[in-house]
Amino acid sequence: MESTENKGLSRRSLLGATAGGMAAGTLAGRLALGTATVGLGATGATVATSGAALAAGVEGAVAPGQLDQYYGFWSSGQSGEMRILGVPSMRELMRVPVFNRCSATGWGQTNESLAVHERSMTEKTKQYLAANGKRIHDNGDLHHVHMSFTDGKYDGRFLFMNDKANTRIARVRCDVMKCDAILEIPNAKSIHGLRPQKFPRSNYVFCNGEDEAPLINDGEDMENLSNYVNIFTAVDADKWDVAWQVKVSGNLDNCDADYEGKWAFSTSYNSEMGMTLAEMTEAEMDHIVVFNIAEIEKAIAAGHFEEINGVKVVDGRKEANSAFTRYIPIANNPHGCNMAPDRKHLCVAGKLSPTVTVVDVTKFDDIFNKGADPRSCVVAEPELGLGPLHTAFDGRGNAYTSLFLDSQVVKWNIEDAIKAYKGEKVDPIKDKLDVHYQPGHLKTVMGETLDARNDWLVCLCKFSKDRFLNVGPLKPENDQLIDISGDKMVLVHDGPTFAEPHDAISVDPTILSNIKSVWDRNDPMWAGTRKQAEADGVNIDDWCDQVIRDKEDPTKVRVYMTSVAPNFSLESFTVNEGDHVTVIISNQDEVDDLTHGFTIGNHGVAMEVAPQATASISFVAAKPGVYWYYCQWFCHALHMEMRGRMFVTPKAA
Ligand code: RUQ
Ligand code: CUA
Ligand code: CA
Repeated sequence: MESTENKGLSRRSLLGATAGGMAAGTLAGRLALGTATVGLGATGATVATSGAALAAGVEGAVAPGQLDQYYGFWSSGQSGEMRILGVPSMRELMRVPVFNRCSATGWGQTNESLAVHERSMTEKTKQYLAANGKRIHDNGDLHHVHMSFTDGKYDGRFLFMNDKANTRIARVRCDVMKCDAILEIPNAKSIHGLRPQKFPRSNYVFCNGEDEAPLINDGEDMENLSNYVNIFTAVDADKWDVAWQVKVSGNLDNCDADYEGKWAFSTSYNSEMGMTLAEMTEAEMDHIVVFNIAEIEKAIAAGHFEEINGVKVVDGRKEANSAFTRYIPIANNPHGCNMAPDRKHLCVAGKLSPTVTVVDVTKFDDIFNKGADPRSCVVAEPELGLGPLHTAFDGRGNAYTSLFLDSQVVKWNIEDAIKAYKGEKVDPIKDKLDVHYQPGHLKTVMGETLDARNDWLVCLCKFSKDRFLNVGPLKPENDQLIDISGDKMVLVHDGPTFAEPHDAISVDPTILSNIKSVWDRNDPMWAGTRKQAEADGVNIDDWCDQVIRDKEDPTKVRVYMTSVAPNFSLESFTVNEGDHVTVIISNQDEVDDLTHGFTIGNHGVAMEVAPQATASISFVAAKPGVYWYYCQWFCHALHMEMRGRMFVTPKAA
């Protein structure tokens, strides 16, 4: 707490007033503030006037200079990036650009990042982009971030994430925390729910298509709804290619997978295949779709599929009566789809129904093979409150469900809910906590794995009105930290954030012992660039300062330089007006945290060059004159002096 003393406001006195909320037996330094903020969001108060409410915004469950207990990986919605936070401090540690263009790192502009983008783009998208004078889509809507699994536990290899906006998924390498692969999914429209397979290993990433569209979407017969389908996709996570797709009835929202590697499942809120809001909410029951992975793989191996746009597709629609899918009726417009770490129970949140439906996945065999009633797998359906959206789990058999309309988190016990469903007199609800207005996703530490912990719950908002100073019509989002170590949940921290995190996971650092501080020179990220250097006869591992004109295309110039703080090896270089210039920089510094950058004034050109990285960026030298380039990453006492000149010689008249 010492660190806050020199700030104008005495946080110490504010905290003293709320000591009654301290949770017993928790880590020293936790600022458990009880339910001081009860009702704030829900009642619409515009200013937090009580000391307790102000104090709830204080950061500091971890003292300055101390490390967090866990890594948190956050989605950022329409910002298109992944964020790394510390849990429980909720400090933002890093932003990892993925679908977005990043001004700091040059992601979306460097040749290496463009190669990641372009590797798996459909022809149709390439044509569309070319028609618009662009090479990539540089926006994304990233809802869900999940780590790869081995044997039901996180394995620290990759993080997978979706882009709802442009029907893509991406992979971030955990060793360097950079995106190394993006895949546009053909046939499907709008990838929303995404989950890696949990067992035996994340060979598949399951991806839900949310929007219905004609499968051959060429502008013919666009109003004929009988041509509309939805698509479930399994991506081969190692080959980074679509393994197979399934046509389904109804749209697909969220998904998950079991702990035996047998099933995947998706919620559908539009079983009606409606095109309007009224139509989409018409039916009393929608459904979850259960996918039988072995049966699908069998059909693919036997060649029993249609090939559509280069992808193997099987028909799992209701009317096809296939061995691939079963449809389990679930009340009105379900949303969240969360597999409990007890290996057995899938919790499907009702959204428009106040219930969560608990499904025993070990009963799916009977539904597929013995014709059992699809609802025979339902073992509980507790009524929890209004607007259940998502469910998280601890390692003690408890579930935590966000209630969107009630602006609450409800803690309930799965076994007690099953007993109550059988008619026993037990109340499954153990606690309710008022949270911000209004909660969406929520996650315990490693709660979607067999390592579920019992300490922290993070609850993200869908809206977050009136918890912070007004910053204009666009309001901050909010992430809340909740202590779940005791019987009662305790709200600990408010963390305002930029648009618009949807989902988050937390991971023990022992799982991420592979994170590097310095790049490997021969990392695949730089392989293409290094190959070009080799072809040009340039040794970029040494001091290099060469300007090479392409032999076949003399308008192409490659400028090679090295960086060693506080120098670029080239203090100037000269190109001709109209040249297609590529600047390639290898950073020779090997020291932790010695990142350089390269920015050319008035050219819209900037990139990160991390220790031992070889990064490159291309542009057309269209303006004759002198332009300074400089290192934009503070790297040395003489960082300001780390600059040089580009001379652009005018074309002969
Ligand atoms: S789902 S709206 Cu994560 Cu609640 Cu995207
Ligand atoms: Cu190199 Cu600043
Ligand atoms: Ca519906």
